[in-house]
Amino acid sequence: MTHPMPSPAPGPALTPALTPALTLVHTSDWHLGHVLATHEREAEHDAFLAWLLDELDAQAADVLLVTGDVYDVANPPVAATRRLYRFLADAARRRPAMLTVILGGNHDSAARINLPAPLLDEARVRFFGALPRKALPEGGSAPDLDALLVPLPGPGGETAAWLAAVPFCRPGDLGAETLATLYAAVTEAGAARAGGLPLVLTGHLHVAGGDVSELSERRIVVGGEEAQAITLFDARPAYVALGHLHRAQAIAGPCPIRYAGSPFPLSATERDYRHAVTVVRLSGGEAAITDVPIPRPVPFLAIPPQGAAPLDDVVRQLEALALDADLPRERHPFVEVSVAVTGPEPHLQSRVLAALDGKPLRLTRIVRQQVSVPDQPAPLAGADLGDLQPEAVFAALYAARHGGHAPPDDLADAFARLLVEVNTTPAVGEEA
Ligand SMILES: [Mn+2]
Repeated sequence: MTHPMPSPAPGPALTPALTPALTLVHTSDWHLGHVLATHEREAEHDAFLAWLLDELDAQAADVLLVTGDVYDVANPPVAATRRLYRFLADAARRRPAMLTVILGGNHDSAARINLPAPLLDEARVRFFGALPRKALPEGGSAPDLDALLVPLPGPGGETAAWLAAVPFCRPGDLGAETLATLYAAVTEAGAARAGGLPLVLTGHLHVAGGDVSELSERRIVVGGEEAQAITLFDARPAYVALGHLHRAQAIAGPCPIRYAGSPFPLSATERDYRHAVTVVRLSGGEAAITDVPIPRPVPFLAIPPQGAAPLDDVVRQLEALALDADLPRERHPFVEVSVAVTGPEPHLQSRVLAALDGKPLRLTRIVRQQVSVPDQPAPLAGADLGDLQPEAVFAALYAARHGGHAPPDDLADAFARLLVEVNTTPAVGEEA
């Protein structure tokens, strides 16, 4: 994808840019430590990170920007932490002048993200696990805007742009601010600091109009709103780098705004996405944006390819698959199986498992899709636990207890806030 950029002036006299071009590579939502059903994603993360190192060289990247959800969970396994640290060490060796900036997402623990910072040269790697706050002379505290502003080195090491590094903001990080007042203040401070140089702004949030993938993006609600309005951003940033949504996508707005997306599918919903990293060349206030597709090391199949099919069909399709038996297990394709059922199918699971037995495939899920029958079942009956959204369970329970009515807005909001708290509270024994 290319963002509209000025067409080159005709004739021989091309005006050289006033500032040297800076090349920034934007990637997001790595979810290191992710496990799909029971399957580790380590081989896929290794393949992605090795490819990314080569790509950083090929693009002559000056800056690498990772916009949150670096880890899949607040308390990631040692292997995931080691993978990040090895990547940072390899990147420092391969591109010693490159600056890497890592932001916290809603899946990350801020303390965990910031942990290695004291060991590293902050001219080379910066971590923003949470929104920094500062004490005010009159008491209380406020977001520390100065601490968020980072000079970005161009190819010669000179400052060629500025970054306003806003990570995922929990309600407690915002204090009296809202995301709207925070972004207004950050943009103002960033534009002032940048002077005439390009400003890059970041966020880990869900902007209205973005394409979501229901099964793997844990919902985030700030100030009672799940999706934030595009009015958070004005025309001043040369580029807004977002994380949280897993589909690589541009968002229509007053400046170039883009989700880099995750490096590979984290659920079956994402299997048809074109996963990519975004390469941004900043020059003279213009951003030339290209996305570079990431090779997918492990195919993600669905049987049937669309919708659901009766059990006999599903078994036939599984048996007919042509597969490479020589692949190591961590390269075996994933498969999600969707069976159309009209009633209880006691042998469904065992027949699917028997069809898969000995095949170089990794089953992620068996979806039972109830084919409509005249007497309608209760809304949640027959649903797979993994498919249920807490909000839907809450609404169904409320309806069952209150004559079929939906929960009132204030109660639904309170439930949404509670859900955010539960999902973002650090694990027991972990520093906040
Ligand atoms: Mn996220």
